[in-house]
Amino acid sequence: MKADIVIKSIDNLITLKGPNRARKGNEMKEIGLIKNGILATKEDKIIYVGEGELPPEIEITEETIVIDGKGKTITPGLVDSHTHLVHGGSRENELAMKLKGAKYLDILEVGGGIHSTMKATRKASFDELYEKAKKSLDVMLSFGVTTVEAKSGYGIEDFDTEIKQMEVAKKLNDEHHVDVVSTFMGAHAIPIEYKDEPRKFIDIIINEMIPEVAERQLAKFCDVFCEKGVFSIEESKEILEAGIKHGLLPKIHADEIEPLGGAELAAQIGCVSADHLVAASEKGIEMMAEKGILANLLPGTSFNLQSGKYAPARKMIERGVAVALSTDYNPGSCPTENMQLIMSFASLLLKMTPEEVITAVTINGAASLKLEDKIGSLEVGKKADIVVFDAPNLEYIIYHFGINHTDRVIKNGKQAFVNSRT
Ligand code: IZC
Ligand code: ZN
Repeated sequence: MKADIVIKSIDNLITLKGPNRARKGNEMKEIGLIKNGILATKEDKIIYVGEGELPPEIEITEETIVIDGKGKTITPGLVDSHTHLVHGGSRENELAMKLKGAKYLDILEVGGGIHSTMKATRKASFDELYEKAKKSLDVMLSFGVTTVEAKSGYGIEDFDTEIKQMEVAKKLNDEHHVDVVSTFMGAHAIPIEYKDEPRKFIDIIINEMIPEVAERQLAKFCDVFCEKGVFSIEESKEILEAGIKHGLLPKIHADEIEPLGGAELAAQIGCVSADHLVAASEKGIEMMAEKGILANLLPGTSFNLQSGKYAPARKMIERGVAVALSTDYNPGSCPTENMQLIMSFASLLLKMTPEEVITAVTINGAASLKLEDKIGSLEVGKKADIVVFDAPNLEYIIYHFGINHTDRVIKNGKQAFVNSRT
């Protein structure tokens, strides 16, 4: 068989070899490291992963791209499994308020926050949203990200804007190197005109929006902002169950700021992931471990909200929960596309080890998007989504923080990004 790309003499080949499912607890330490590794791809798939030389049945021809892995660290493409990628505007105007002590939920309550992004997203044309999100995807790719989840939720009661966001995500998935997985999040805020009668809005989500999103196949997942002053536990449960009924897999923004019992709800209804979990209860974590619910942690958001509170990642891993990590890229609570910075935050602020961190952003991120059989590890038959880091080892990528260590990114077997600096 003729190889399209061969990466040889790899100092650290991190394969994440293992079962095609989220790795939990102690399993998160097993990263399948190969020294002096070699890897070959053909079309969009990996055809060989091993040590030393290629076996005779795999040929290097004149057309094969051969990359020297000396001094490099190679990992599966990173998966950013929680973002609000498609949106209009930005909220840097909130910085001054935040520096004076205004809190995220206070700003939301007075019609700022999500409401202000909603206005900007409504105003933006399809092409403007597409161009802005494409620019962000380019940045994400440059940091080693090959698969991204994108939530709607800035149309809210304006269903046309919700649809516009999901159609932008779909077009990006079709046209950009990076794969984009779409989530419907109409339940992102209570619209101002429904403030006194939220029930009416919840009925619209359940009876009108969810069936249409499912029918038009605009999303794979359904998500809810379950938070004090936003959607209650009971309302979140009803919305997610309506999604399940129509084939949308449940995800939840759970216990981000107030301990409402979102982790417990995620366990009860079997969410694919519960995200944030900064204020998750002991019982909620136990229930997630018991039911095998994935925790998707977003330390960039805790950092940016300046609450001083971080998700109890160590406790979760010790209890046997599988942890994924994402940027939460959005214009309000985490305005960054830099997944490598999130990896450093996870280590420095959540006390996760480098091995746990790389597991969280590869195979566990893949599991958080129900793509664990296709991506998330470097194994024969999986997609050729590969990052070459200009770093002598994994620790270095995390330790030397805030810069881009990517040398090149291979997506679907094609060189999608080459860093001219390295
Ligand atoms: O725009 O504030 N947390 N939703 C829930 C967000 C953050 C995004 C935003
Ligand atoms: Zn979010």
